[in-house]
Amino acid sequence: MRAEERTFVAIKPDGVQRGLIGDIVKRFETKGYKVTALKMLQVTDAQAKAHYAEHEGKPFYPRLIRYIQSGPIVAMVVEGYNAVAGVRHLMGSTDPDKAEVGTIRADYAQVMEYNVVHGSDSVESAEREIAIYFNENEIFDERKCMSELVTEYLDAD
Ligand code: IDP
Ligand code: MG
Repeated sequence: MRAEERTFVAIKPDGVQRGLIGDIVKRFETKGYKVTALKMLQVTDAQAKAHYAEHEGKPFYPRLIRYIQSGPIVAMVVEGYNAVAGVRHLMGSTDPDKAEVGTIRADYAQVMEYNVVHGSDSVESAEREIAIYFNENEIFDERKCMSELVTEYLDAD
């Protein structure tokens, strides 16, 4: 049974530097997912280590840490039905060369090292990664605001 989920998405420094923020956010919005948190930030040493703890010791780990801190990222919480797997489907395979055409990585990146986006790989990873980058009071339920305004408007004389 698929469920409403939230996942952590980051536009990595190459995506930000190349001016792809709008295009990438649009992919998630047009799919129908809700962006419930969004901010640009410089990843700290502690955040980089926590985020990529599972890769520590691998040959590419030092480059991965340098890459994620090489410029600002745009961090997001994205919500929707089956959003964890769905976001990764939209992003495509880790290696842009193997990603299906039409996915973000196939369309915007060339090599595995610099693959433009991050998306959590499970609901558990999503909650862990969201907590690295966001306080709960930075995550919003925007569905409420318009419905309350519309109700108020309709109720007004
Ligand atoms: P994912 O981002 O698709 O979940 P992971 O295996 O979790 O892929 O790897 C995290 C990131 O580390 C990748 O997005 C990529 O930037 C980098 N990376 C992964 N594997 C390699 C590799 O074999 N060589 C170089 N960089 C890699
Ligand atoms: Mg991963």
